[in-house]
Amino acid sequence: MTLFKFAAFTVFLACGETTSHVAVATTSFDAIGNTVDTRASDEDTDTSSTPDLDVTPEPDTSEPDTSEPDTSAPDTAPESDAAAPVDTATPDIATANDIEPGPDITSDSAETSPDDIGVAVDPFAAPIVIDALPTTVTGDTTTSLSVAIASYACAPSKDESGPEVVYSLVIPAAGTLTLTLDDVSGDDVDVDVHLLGAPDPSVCLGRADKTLSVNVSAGPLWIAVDTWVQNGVPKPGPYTLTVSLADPDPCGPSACMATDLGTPNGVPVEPDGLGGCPAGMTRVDDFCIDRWEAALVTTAPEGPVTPYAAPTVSVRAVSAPGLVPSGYVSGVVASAACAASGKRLCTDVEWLRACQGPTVTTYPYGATVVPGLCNDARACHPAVQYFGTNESWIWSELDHPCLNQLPESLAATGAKGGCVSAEGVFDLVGNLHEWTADPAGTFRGGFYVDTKLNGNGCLYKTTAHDVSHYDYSTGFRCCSSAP
Ligand SMILES: [Ca+2]
Ligand SMILES: [Ca+2]
Ligand SMILES: [Ca+2]
Repeated sequence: MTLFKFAAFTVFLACGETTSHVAVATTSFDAIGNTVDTRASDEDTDTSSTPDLDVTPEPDTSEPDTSEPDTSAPDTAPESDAAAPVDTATPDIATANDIEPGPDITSDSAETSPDDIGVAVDPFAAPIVIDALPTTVTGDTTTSLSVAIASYACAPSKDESGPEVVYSLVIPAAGTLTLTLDDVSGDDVDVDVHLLGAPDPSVCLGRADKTLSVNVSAGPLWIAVDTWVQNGVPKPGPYTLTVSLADPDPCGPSACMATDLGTPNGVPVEPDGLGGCPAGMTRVDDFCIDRWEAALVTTAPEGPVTPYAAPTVSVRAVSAPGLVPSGYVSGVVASAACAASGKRLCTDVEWLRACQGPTVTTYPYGATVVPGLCNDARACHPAVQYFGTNESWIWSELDHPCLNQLPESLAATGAKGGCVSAEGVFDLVGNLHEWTADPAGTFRGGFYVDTKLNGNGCLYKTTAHDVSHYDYSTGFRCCSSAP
């Protein structure tokens, strides 16, 4: 997966070209506009039918520095041998050993040869802390003690077995992180920059010869400046590293990984109901409806659950503002989650009535569309953006946890304050599709990429999937009869 992510980073994303894929992402349409299921069969198929991520060719175009020909790097050279020839570095290591804190090599080095020193050093034990952005730091891998990392998962064919320098930083808020590396000594020096999501070269979020720009979320990251080894000859030396963080590019590559699940909602408390309805609900005619798209909590015992993956344990629905609503929900799970909260899925009649309001408008806020008032038209399709391609296999990967974590993708419940009905129901149009009680499988209202193709606004209706289907775009809300 990590290997694959590297491929995603390197493919230029022409967001303007993704419009045609919107339809493919959710449904296809026959000549009269009825939806035709193209996804269910894909998702029923074992994903082994899709290209093995591990064999995704690594685009060499990502490596603009022609001084690093792939074919010239002999993979057969043992890592330790490749590191050892740094004759000029060896004396430095021995002396630097006395002044460098952290690495637990003092005792080891007393009994081992200098060639073993690098192996004994944990490069992540005492990283250089970057505590402000933007920043420019200088360094020199010639004098680095650490020769522990030979390759990185995002570029395993690159021989990085020379000495490395590791930095740590904490990203304060999501944004586009740009790392620019300058090998100040020219051709005799070639160090490369690697961005890591954990103190582990197998958790590699991106790698570049010179410049790397990646969307990142808040949290800790590590940067490894490592010495490239050409034909068994390491090319260590001085460098300048510039690190900056800008507002996220909503269409840019993402550093999110499949393991990034999180439980951002905790166990929320629902606000008091309106019109005599239970908490989190409001009165519409003779029924109550959740004011917000459903978030989930586990039951027995009650606890937080990720909103970025299909639930694997018993869950119930919660309706409150400011939560990450749950996509990845099938009609079956949605129905059970409502029942576990003493509610039920809304009938199609109820859902339409709530969306169109007492005056029967096309949008919850009125008769005429106001683009952006709801979360209704993301410029870039998240799957095309995240996977970095529009090849057909991505449409069977629509359960990927990162799809709803891209910048400006899924919004928190009620965050679009204008996307509200006269009766106080939020996000009926856009954000997530919403399952209704139709046993044949219907979800309504469109989602954050599209609120037009299957009908405008409240009239948007998708019938291409049975109730067992789920993907990142499928959510729900609950109804109940009025007390
Ligand atoms: Ca290294
Ligand atoms: Ca380089
Ligand atoms: Ca919705």
